[in-house]
Amino acid sequence: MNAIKQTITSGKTAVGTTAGPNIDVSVLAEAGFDFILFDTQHSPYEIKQLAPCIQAMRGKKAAPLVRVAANQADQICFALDAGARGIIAPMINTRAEAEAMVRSCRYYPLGNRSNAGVRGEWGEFPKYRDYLDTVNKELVIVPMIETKQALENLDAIASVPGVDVLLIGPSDLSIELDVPLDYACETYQRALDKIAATAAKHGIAAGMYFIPPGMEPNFFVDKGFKFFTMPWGPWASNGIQSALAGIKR
Ligand code: 3PY
Ligand code: MG
Repeated sequence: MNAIKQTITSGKTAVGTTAGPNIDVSVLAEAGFDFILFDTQHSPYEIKQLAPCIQAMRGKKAAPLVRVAANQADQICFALDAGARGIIAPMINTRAEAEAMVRSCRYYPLGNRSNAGVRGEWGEFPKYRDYLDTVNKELVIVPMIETKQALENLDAIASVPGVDVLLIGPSDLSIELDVPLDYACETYQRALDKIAATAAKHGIAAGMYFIPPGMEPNFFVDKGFKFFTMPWGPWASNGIQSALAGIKR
């Protein structure tokens, strides 16, 4: 029903990439990524501009996930109405904030998402209640862990029903820990280990928004991180260059 949810809950590693309305995502969505992450926090576009991109991903392998700019019901509603299969919210620091996020993502009785008719491709349902229950169950809900306060409240956040991934904001977390962008240092690595262990304890996934520059994705996979993005640009260039190199010219 939602392949990205199955990938996460079955303990497989989900690898995505980031994109925006300025590129044709239909090719990327079939390239092998599990998800495409549309970031509306640190980007020049708004959620409502994403509808054509998300529509262009219909029936393709990668799931559209949206990072909202803040943990607000209206932002989450815009993203879900556009057809997002999962929501990422920045700076979730307490259990109450995680609960509010989950409530905004889900329909009654598990939440208070406002209804706008069937949105996204969730299939055909004989009863409307079945559609509501399916979305409540299948949507991917991803709070971001990027502050000291979130680290202190990690167990409480991870135990909120509906939370699927504890997603590290790598740079914000390093700044909060007073080791700005020093991703290899011990203080930072200890925090990562704590997050991976807490996610495992609660039967959910740990993720990194991005793999820090110069570091190996499998280093993080071995540490227990099962959800992250990789930049598609260098890989696309490599593929094009190697294809062109085979042509006599
Ligand atoms: C961070 O590095 O803090 C992020 O949120 C990634 O954009
Ligand atoms: Mg951040």
